[in-house]
Amino acid sequence: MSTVNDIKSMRIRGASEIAIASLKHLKKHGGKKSFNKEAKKLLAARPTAVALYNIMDELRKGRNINDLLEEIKTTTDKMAEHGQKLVKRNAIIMTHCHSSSTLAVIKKARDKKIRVIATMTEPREQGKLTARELVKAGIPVTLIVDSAVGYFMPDVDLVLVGADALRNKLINKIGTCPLAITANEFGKPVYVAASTMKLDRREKFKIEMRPADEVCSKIAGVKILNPAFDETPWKYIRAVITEEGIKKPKDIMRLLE
Ligand code: RUB
Repeated sequence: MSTVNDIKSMRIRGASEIAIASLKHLKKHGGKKSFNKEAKKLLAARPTAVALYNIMDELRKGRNINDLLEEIKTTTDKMAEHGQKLVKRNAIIMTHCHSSSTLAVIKKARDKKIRVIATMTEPREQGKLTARELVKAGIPVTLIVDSAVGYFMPDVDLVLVGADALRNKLINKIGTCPLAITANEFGKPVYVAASTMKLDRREKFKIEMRPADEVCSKIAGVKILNPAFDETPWKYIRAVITEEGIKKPKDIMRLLE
């Protein structure tokens, strides 16, 4: 299977993983014609996330693939270092989906005896990936269905999620918006771990609509819709953890101007 198909089918998923796999794929396509053709296919595979789009821009400006791969790594380390400062000892963190940026922060805070509540993240259940990765890192984790966030929210100290794009709203995995609203209702802070590569200045933007059969099999007469991401108003977000430090939503808006 090609990288493009792996991204489409979500064998490779999450904005950063998609960017890394795409850069490695493009390394094999040196010629300008072949490079442009592959770049177009990669960008179309999951159209909502902006990191790959911004990275393509860097490549066009003459940046080197290996440097960009290295930069994604160092950026993640810096986010982890800044983000762990927001996590208090014995904190219970609720997270959604599978975000490498979020997991880097959580792993960095491991010695503070933290615990994690991970949502299953229907319909593709990326929460299982998160839970497995945390177990491997020796961090206690509880997996819950998405609809249980209100039940567990009173126990939570903070909510931490990733981002596919930072626009006039936060774009992240479907379910982030109701999670953030619930957290606010319970007075719990919501943080986003996202590098400045997620700043989205694209004019054209769309939320990816995925196949209906990911939700359930056909039911006669029933329309099934499966948006992959949702848009959370910034008023529900306390701050964004970037490689440059912790930024308030208004700082993010300023960077987008
Ligand atoms: C993944 C998702 C992640 C962001 C950020 O959605 O919404 O929160 O992509 O990930 P999907 P990262 O599984 O549909 O790709 O922090 O790794 O860039």
